[in-house]
Amino acid sequence: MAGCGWLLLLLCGAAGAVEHVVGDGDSGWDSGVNYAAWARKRTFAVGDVLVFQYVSSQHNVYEVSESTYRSCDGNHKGVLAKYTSGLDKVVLGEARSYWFICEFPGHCLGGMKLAVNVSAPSSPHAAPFPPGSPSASTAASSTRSRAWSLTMVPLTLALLQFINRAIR
Ligand SMILES: [Cu+2]
Repeated sequence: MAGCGWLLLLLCGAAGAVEHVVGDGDSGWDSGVNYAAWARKRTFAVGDVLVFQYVSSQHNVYEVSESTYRSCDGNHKGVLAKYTSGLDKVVLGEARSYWFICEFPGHCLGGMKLAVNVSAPSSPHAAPFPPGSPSASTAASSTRSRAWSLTMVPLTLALLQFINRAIR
């Protein structure tokens, strides 16, 4: 469900929450992955789910404050939640920023940290029609038929007059 294309966007929206597998299937939640680049490639809406997949003896997931995200100092004050199962699903329930780090020594400082901005869900009615939609071509063809009748009606009348005069 990660890559919703243009047409699938409506379906994805209708289906509700999107599950984002952090790091995608290739790397999951691991050292040596640029999670800032991963997060930049997608959008997160309220109700979406982050899925952290990792070896639980080697990593964990702490939801932290922004300052702890920056300092990587996993002190108690800055830790909002701890996940350690190896397959953790975190619901992004609010329109705000979320920060996650791996609390294993050195991992966060090595770049194992993730920040996501969650936006409010957009209205399903806000989706615009793509260019060249059926309504646009219908308008064009009705213009064409009006132009057609504007030339054909006088021609037909003239022809009828001609026939009328010829048979007298
Ligand atoms: Cu780690």
